Amino acid sequence: DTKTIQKKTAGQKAAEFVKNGMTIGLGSGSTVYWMLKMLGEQVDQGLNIKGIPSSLRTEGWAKEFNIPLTDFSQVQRLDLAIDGADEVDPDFNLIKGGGGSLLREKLVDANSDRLIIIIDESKMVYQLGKFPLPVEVVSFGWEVTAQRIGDLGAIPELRKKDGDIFVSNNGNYILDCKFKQISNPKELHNQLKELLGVVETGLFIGMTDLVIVGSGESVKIYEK
Ligand code: DER
Repeated sequence: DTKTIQKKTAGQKAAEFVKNGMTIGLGSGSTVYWMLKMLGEQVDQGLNIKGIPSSLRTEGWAKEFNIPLTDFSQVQRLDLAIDGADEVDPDFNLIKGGGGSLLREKLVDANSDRLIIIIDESKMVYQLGKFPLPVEVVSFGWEVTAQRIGDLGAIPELRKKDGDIFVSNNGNYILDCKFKQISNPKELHNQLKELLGVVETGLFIGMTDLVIVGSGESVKIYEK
């Protein structure tokens, strides 16, 4: 369908930015899947790269595609990270975390010299916040942390998966927080980070250098 074609086109285009010898931050999500698939083909043709995966799901795909992996014990600075997003605003601020990998994604993305975001065009928004903001919280006392987030004007909902509480790759819970509107994403991120029990938010502020949008069979590329 259209969305899948747009994800595939954006993912494949992003692979063109990966150069020989680079260490790459491998994002998470279904758009990243297409980038990984393309990278795997290029590795098969001799491209020499290493990747740090931002989720166990991405790690599995990277292994399936024979992309060599490394980790932060070996490399503390990445040349390039390529990741997806749930929303992108005109300032390139993001909401991420739809897939529950936001903490490792932010660690990978923040420790890269360059961050490229790949999306289908439905993710482009004028203002962040239609998508509930994922917030990773410590499981212990999550109910109290949820009340503190509620005091900021949100309706936090504990994420479930197949009827059970969703547990992140880091052993934490995710609260999907519906705000009426997010007029100042940076301020909201800082307010959330100050709350006891909050580990990380899905607001990625001022981190993105390039956005590749799948649009029909082609792509639109936006640079900051
Ligand atoms: O969970 C995440 O942050 C993913 O990157 C998500 O935002 C994008 O997922 P998609 O490419 O499957 O839409």
